Amino acid sequence: MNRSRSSWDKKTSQASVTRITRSSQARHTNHIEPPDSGPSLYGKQRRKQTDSALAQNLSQMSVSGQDALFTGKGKVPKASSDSVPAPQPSAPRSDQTAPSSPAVKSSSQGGLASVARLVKLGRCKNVVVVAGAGISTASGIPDFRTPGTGLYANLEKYNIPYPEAIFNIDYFSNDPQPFFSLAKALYPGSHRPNYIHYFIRMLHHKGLLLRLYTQNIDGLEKLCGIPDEKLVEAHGSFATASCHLCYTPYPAEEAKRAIMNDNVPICTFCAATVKPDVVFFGEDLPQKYFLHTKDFPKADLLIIMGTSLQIEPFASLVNTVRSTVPRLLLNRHAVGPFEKVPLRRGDHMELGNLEDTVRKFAEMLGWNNEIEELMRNQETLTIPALVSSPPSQTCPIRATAEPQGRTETSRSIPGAQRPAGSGGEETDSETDSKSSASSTLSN
Ligand code: CNA
Repeated sequence: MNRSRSSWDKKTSQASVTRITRSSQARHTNHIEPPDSGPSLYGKQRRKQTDSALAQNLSQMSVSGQDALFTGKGKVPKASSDSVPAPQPSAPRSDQTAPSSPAVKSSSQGGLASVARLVKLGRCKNVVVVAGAGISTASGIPDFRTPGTGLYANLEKYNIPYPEAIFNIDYFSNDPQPFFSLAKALYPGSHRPNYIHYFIRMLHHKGLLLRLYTQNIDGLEKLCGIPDEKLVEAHGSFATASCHLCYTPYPAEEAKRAIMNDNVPICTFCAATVKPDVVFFGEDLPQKYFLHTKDFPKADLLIIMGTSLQIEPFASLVNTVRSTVPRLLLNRHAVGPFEKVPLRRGDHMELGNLEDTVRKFAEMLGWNNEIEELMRNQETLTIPALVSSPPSQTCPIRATAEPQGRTETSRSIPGAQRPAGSGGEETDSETDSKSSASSTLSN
């Protein structure tokens, strides 16, 4: 994976503009003015021309701003669980209700139907999807913030002082065990993509997907067959691993094997702890993330799915599409700019269970049968094995009970190479090839 933090040298020589760090400090996106509220980055004149056709269609759309009223949302700033340094489960935000709560109000079909109509009219050929943990809960992977089931509400077993510690690089440096315990549950191999992932793949299949930006680290997007060049894993993935201190690559399968067996993978170069290349708070996002500077201005539809939009800089991406571009939020709750009342012209949200909503959307588009078929075909592929190769003699590990900094194993050659295609997440693809998997930033 092309990581901007792949070495200290690179890191220090980077111009600040090319280095973006993941932050747990959520910006309250409901206070951020979208680019339409002032002189635009992209120029009013140009926007008028390119968007006139879309604007015409938008004028026929219903804006389902009532939803925010139903769910009691307004301009009240979110009490982000990210900012609560307390050991107890984070208090539900005003926009959070239990999954089965009757307070969850699904909007009228107006917004969804309007967007479906735009897609059917061929007005949306550059769809950008922004996704979060909510697209994978139907696969059995808990998200962060859902009260009751989210990871932040079930932290006792990780023995950490506050929820974000689990993704805090300094905390990891001191004690990797909490993250490794979580990693065991999240490692690709034990979960399957669900209907929502396949819906996104269908967008690609129809030639409409410009890019999927996901915060997820579960690898299910790849597993369902979305090709690398259409995917930005903004918070990294388990597909590669490296030393958390010197960034020396480490074979991902070996790291996985060690973690699964409650051992600690040790850097072959400096003997510090190795971790999967999941982006922690305080670490740089992958270079591929910078595709957003080209993609979002080009988008003609933005679909936001299953995210609380609490993590920056990812959360603010949704404010960077052109002002007349329709934005569709599919989530259990209003989040980010969708908490604002009234909604921005062209904004729509459909609140409720994501899988149900996406099925409804697919039916409106007439895609349901194709998606079901795609799922059947893809699911006949082999589920990647948790451990697929024999143990290596060259990769050092440390038993978890041992103190940090000591390893019983001898160091091997510095700069161990990661195996090609590590992670076992290879998938088939239809029209797509993986030739441009290393995705240049010039697309
Ligand atoms: P989050 O803050 O937990 O938000 C998830 C959002 O999805 C919430 O608004 C939920 O209400 C909503 N949601 C969850 N399930 C459903 C459902 N079935 N129907 C409708 N809405 C639903 O997670 P974010 O993605 O916003 O936060 C970003 C973090 C979470 C990233 O850094 C990830 O690395 C991290 N994470 C990833 C995974 C994964 O890879 N599957 C799992 C847990 C956490």
